[in-house]
Amino acid sequence: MTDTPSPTWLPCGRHRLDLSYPRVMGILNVTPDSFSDGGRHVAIDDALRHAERMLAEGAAIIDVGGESTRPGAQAVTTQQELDRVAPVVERLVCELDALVSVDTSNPEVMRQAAALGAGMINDVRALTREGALEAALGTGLPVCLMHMQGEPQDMQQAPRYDAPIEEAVIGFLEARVAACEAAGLRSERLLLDPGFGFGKTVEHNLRLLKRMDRLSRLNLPLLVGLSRKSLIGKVLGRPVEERLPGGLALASLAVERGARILRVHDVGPTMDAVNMTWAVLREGCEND
Ligand code: 7PJ
Repeated sequence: MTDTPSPTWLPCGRHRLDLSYPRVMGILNVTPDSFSDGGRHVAIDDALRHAERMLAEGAAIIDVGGESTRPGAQAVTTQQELDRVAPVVERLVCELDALVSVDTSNPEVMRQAAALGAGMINDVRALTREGALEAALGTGLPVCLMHMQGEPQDMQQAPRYDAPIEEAVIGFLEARVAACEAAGLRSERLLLDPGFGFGKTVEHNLRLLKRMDRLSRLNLPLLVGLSRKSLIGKVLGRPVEERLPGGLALASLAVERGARILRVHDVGPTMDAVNMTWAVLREGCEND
């Protein structure tokens, strides 16, 4: 075995992303009611500075979101979402030459973000909205398909599944991959995300992470979002600003179970946790 695995490039517009080792995606919320940095990055200059810092800390991707999908959050209009997202995407691309992913389910936001130079689409609704599949297809960009049960407004009201959670998630993602392929969106352009916290109890989330290696059966790169999520708060009894150590433990476990992109708020500490975990995993490979 060689020391470094050969690169596996994912084309992302003007960029390409090497997914032969785990990468970190920095979260840039541009919603007034975001989960944990509630409105602090709404001002565009602030958002740019925050992104610059995440890139300096090692983020490979900046994920820009203008729709809050926190449990119970209100819907946004297309215009509101565009007003929040478009100027930030444009400046991230022009001024920082960043690989930008856009966290949206809205076909018009997908189209406009792609036109402004975004390199990836991250859809928590897995292209199920009317026109989203066609819009994503038209951009030529890779797409992350995430599992969610219900809608943010009601998804945490007693979520339940008839099958074991990991089987339900695999079944849903398999069906979405098939729908994408049927529409002409090739699977080489897809990434998958089990959707931690989206219509899942703490027990569902814990079991899903424990069994996440089963998702490797789908043969597509895995992206996970666990950063600061309420499962950490519930297990450890921590408010949102004290969830980093718990989040790093989850990031390490996710890498061990095959995650190739970690979507996080705290880029620097996550880079260390991921790189440390990966060093151990690589060592294991070489001696096998
Ligand atoms: C996720 C996301 C996630 C992907 C959010 C939060 C809630 N996109 N967007 N996966 N979560 N792909 O950051 O806590 O888990 S918004």
